[in-house]
Amino acid sequence: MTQIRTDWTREQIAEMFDLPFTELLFQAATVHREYHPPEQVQLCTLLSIKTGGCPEDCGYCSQSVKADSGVEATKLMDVRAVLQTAAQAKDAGSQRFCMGAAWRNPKDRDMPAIVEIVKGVRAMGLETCMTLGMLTPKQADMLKEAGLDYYNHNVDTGPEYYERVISSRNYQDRLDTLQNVRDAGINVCSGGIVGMGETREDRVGFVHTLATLERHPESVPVNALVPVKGTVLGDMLADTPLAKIDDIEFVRTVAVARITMPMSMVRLSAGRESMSEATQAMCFMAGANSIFTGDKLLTAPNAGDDSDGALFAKLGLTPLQGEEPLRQARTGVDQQMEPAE
Ligand code: SAM
Ligand code: DTB
Ligand code: SF4
Repeated sequence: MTQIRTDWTREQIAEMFDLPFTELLFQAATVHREYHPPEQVQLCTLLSIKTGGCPEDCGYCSQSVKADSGVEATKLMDVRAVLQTAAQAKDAGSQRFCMGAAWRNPKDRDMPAIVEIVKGVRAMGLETCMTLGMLTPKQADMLKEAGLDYYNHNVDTGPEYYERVISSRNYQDRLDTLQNVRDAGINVCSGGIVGMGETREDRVGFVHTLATLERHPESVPVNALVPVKGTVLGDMLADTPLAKIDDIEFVRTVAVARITMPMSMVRLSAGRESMSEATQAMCFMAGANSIFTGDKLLTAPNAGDDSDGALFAKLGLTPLQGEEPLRQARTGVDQQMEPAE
């Protein structure tokens, strides 16, 4: 059994990225099989419960007030409307319901409605995940008490490239929120975006940050940048098409995430709608085992249920049943120890 390690060096991760592609894929697929049923992929549904008007300046995001993307700002959705959408997601076979809000951080006055939403979605038998921006330790505790299963907060990229993408909060702010989530006992979902014009070295730094956290995130979303017109990065990519991430390099990033964080769910997140079936298949081969279903992410289009159904049938994939290995391990054994066979 491959040991779970949190002492990876940047050099080791860089060497992994440099492997011949077929060797890298083979190693990732081997690690994947040790910890996960390779034919099963987790289905998650995403809902934007508060869209647009965000004061942060994330250069990729259509919901920043700094972007001229045409996304209209809304208020926090009504609790009942959220629960109705969650019920539809459950009927469609989703295991987890992820809710996002375009906030720098939740305000204390928002917390009662958020708590009610978590309780309601959980009562339906769905796993709950929220991404609401930065959290204080107290807010994290409130979410834990409400029964929140996961909190998503991405480091987004490596520490060096980060300041080229976002200036309104720094890398350490992100790590502090992740720590608050961890300390509250909520499962951590943290990943980032590939294809923002970063270098290979930045991608090494990105994986290195996550793989050397005291505990690996239970879930690691790897997004491919969805270039949105009117955002800094969307416009930059439109002007310099050569900056678009190469499919093989994207798959390499997925594979290195899988090898360094064997027990985590590696989530093939945004960007699937412009990915070929073959690239997505390679990502599953490289250890991705979770996707967002449905026609829409938060504001951007998603591959959609019809095309996903066809892809799953073609590849012989089935929706994941049961609990994730890292969560199972957490309930009994410490992550640093080898899991029971
Ligand atoms: N406001 C909260 C925050 O930033 O933590 C939650 C929502 S935010 C949209 C969640 C994540 O979605 C971001 O951290 C980023 O990694 C990803 N994301 C946003 N826009 C994207 C895009 N255009 N392409 C790919 N990923 C994107
Ligand atoms: C994550 O890493 N990817 C999801 C989820 N966490 C919240 C969001 C992707 C957003 C894609 C762009 C949009 O829909 O606006
Ligand atoms: Fe706001 Fe989140 Fe978008 Fe950044 S990624 S602008 S914090 S909604």
